[in-house]
Parts: sequence; structure tokens; C-alpha cells
Amino acid sequence: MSRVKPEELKQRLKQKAKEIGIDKIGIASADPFAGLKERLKESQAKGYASGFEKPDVDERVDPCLSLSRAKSIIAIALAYPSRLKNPPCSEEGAYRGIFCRASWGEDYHHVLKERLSILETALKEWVPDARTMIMVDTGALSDRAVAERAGIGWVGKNTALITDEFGSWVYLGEMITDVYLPPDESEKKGCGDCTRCLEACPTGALVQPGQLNAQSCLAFLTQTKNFLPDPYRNKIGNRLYGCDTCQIVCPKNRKVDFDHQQEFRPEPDKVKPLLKPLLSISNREFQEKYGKMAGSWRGKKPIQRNAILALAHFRDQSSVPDLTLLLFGDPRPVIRGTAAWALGKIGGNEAKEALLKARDRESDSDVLGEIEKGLKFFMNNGEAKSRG
Ligand code: B12
Ligand code: SF4
Ligand code: SF4
Repeated sequence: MSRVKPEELKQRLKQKAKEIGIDKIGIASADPFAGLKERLKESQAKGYASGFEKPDVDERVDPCLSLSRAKSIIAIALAYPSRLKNPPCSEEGAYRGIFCRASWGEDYHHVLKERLSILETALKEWVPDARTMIMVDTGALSDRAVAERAGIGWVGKNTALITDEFGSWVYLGEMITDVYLPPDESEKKGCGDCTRCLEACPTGALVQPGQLNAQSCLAFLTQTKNFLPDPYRNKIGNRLYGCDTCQIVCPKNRKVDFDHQQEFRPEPDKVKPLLKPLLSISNREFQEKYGKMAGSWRGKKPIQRNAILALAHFRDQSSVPDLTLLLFGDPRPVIRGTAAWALGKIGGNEAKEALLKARDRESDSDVLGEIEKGLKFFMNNGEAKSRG
């Protein structure tokens, strides 16, 4: 297949990776991921899966079902920053939401795919008949399982792949190939007695060390398009997209902040935007401002729904007129209904009047249900407590 010896090929690939700014690279064999099969099946059976994963478990654990006669997987990691320099302040009347770090800067899918395609070109120069397949996030394989096997890091109790150098603040991607490359050793490290992430998770989504119920994980819930289920409305805080809590508390991430990958440098005002302007942003403005972010892949509706919930979280009285406009004028039931619930939570006479008026005009049964929930806040709190 190639005149270049496997060990020499591997060294050339690693050298090339260094030259093009890949932070970590490792080689894994393309044998099936036998241990992962049971985990994925269990996750599906218990209803813990997010639905974003490929549903076919066999395809997920056998690289040869993605690329026939696959022999090796070249795994890479790119570090992303964890701290905002000069973050804009959230203040009364001008509250802000937050995009998770994995949505800072340019969409990582493009950045990693681009680097992997440079490696692919190099490999094909050295082995002209090499066959390859690149995957970043949306492929069949578990990027974490691949990275773990390739020695890039180890998987913690928060389910994240943790590296020695960059903590868990890394994106992962891989290239499967039918070229044999000598595999690297996987790392045998672990969390020890630490359980911080399990304790810090606001929703108890980490059901046991290393196992996540995605259906109750805020990172997943912020990406859903329907009404946010009631139990999570007081837990979402000001998250607009994703959740970083179980990584922020991790001691392996302490003082870890790398922003050498220019593409991932955040624009503070964009990743921590004012909430109120998001309520009335047009499709075009949304595309222009947020279209290149990983966090915009589900469109603007979930972000707007989450912005409404964030205003409720801050009990921002100044947003009552904006929310009232949505309640009366937005064509999307999820937005009208969430605005109704938020008005109830924020409270005050103006909010209550808006809800009463909307109850007479509204015809959508889901929205009417949310208006009732909004009005219940007044019953629970009593008029004395209502502000306005
Ligand atoms: C579906 C998905 C989600 C779902 C479910 C996440 C999950 N933990 O399963 C949701 C929407 C919730 C999500 C959230 C996030 N995601 Co996501 N997601 C994926 C995706 C597409 C598939 C993951 C998957 O198959 N999950 C099912 C589980 C069973 O598989 P796994 O997590 O890969 O499995 C490892 C561990 O969980 C562990 N394990 C699994 N089950 C069990 C059971 C026991 C008992 C034990 C001990 C261990 C264990 O073993 C596996 C490794 O060997 C991958 C990309 C990909 N194709 O792999 C990105 C990916 C995992 N996500 C990523 C990121 C960045 C995130 C967020 C940090 C984004 C954010 N800030 O909001 C959060 C993190 C939340 C969290 N604690 O995991 C990165 C992770 C990078 C890293 N360093 O780990 C990935 C790899 C994307 C990428 N290419 O960079 N994600
Ligand atoms: S991402 Fe947030 S909600 Fe999900 S497991 Fe981590 S801390 Fe819990
Ligand atoms: S917070 Fe502790 S238990 Fe959780 S992943 Fe980090 S080291 Fe492991």
C-alpha cells in the first residue's frame, strides 16, 4: 500500500499535526468499541439518550461500518478558551445571557474538519491509495471513546474527555483510515474520590459517575425547540445555549485557559449578549450575528425561549413590556407561552393585566395552559408580594 513504514508515517502525521496547530493527536486501532456497546444500549433502554446521536448502536461501535476495512483512527483535540477577558456586566435592566464555551468563536465543526482535511491530504500524498473518513461530532463514532483509546485523555465522572494539558476544554475529531498505523497507549487515569461535578449539576443529570441522562441535562434542554418542561424552568438560569457547570467545578480545569486557537476566541458581547434585544431580533440579524457560532445550529427559537426564561430568572421588571409584546404578537406558541409563564414569574400589576387580557384573546390550548400557570404565580404569591 505504501513504501513508507507505519511508524515513519505516524511520525510524519504527528509532525504535520504540530505544524498546523493541532494541540493533541493520537492513533487508535479501528477495532470495535466492545465496552461502549453495552453502555449505549443501556443509555437507549433507560431513555437517557439525547436523540442527537446516531441511533444504530452497531454503527456507533464498529468503525468498519463507516469505512470498510478500516484499520486505524487518527484522533485529534483542539483546545478552546474557558475565560472571558473583560466580560460585559449583567446589570439591572440590562441583564445578559451566556453561550457555553463550546459555542465561543467560530463553529468548531468547521475548524476541526479543516485541520483533519490537511492531514488527509498529507496522508494521501504519502499513501496515494489510502481511504479515509473524517468525523467531527456528527459522525457515527463516539469521539470521546476514540480519543480515550488514542491516548488523548481519559473520561471523567462528568463524562468529559479530560486531557493533562487543557483539562476538558477540548474539541475532538477523528479520521478513520484503512492505512495501518501503530496505535498509541490509552491513558489510565481517573477522578479518584472527587465527586464535585455530580454535586454541582443543577438537575442531577449525572445519574452515576460517568453516566448522563441527557434528557435532564441543561446542555441538551437548552437546545430543544418545544416548551422547556416545568421542572427545569427555574434551573436554566441565564443559559442561552449549553451548560458548563460540571466542567467549571472540575479541579482538572482549575486555572486552565488556552486561547491560542484564534478561531475560538470569543467576542464578549456576542457570547454574553443582552437579553432584551434577543427577543425582537430578525432572522437576518440573527444569522449575521450568531450564524457562524456552533450554538446557532438549532435556529433562533430555542435561544429566544431561553432568553425569556433568563429574564424570568432575573425577575427583570423592565422586560415586562417586551414580554407583553411577544405574548400578544408572536406567531410561535412556544414563545407566547413561555412569555406568559415569565410574566407570571416576574410579577407586578402590568404583567398580571397582560396575562388576563391574553387569556381572553388566546386560542392555542398550550399557550392558554401557560397563561394559567403564569396567573397561578399571583395566587401563590398573593397581591402583596406582586411588584409593579
Ligand atoms: C449526544 C451528545 C451530547 C448530548 C449527550 C452528552 C453525553 N454525555 O452523552 C448533550 C446534548 C447533553 C451534550 C452535551 C455536551 N456536549 Co456533546 N456530544 C454529543 C455527541 C454527538 C455524542 C455523545 C454520545 O454518544 N453520548 C452517549 C454516551 C454513552 O457516549 P460518550 O459520552 O461518547 O461516552 C463516553 C462516556 O460518557 C463514558 N460512559 C458512557 N456511559 C457510561 C456509563 C458508565 C457507568 C461509565 C462509568 C462511563 C460511561 O464512556 C464513553 C467513552 O468511552 C458527541 C460527539 C460524538 N459523535 O461523539 C458530542 C460531544 C461529546 N459533546 C461535546 C461537548 C463539548 C459537549 C458540552 C460540553 C457542550 C456544552 N458546554 O454544553 C456538553 C457536555 C455535557 C456532558 N456532561 O456531557 C464534546 C466533548 C469534548 C470532551 N472534551 O469531552 C463532543 C465529543 C463533541 C466534539 N466532537 O468535541 N452532548
Ligand atoms: S452540562 Fe450542566 S446539566 Fe448537564 S450534566 Fe453537566 S452540569 Fe449537569
Ligand atoms: S469534577 Fe471531579 S469527579 Fe468530576 S470529572 Fe472532574 S475530577 Fe472527575
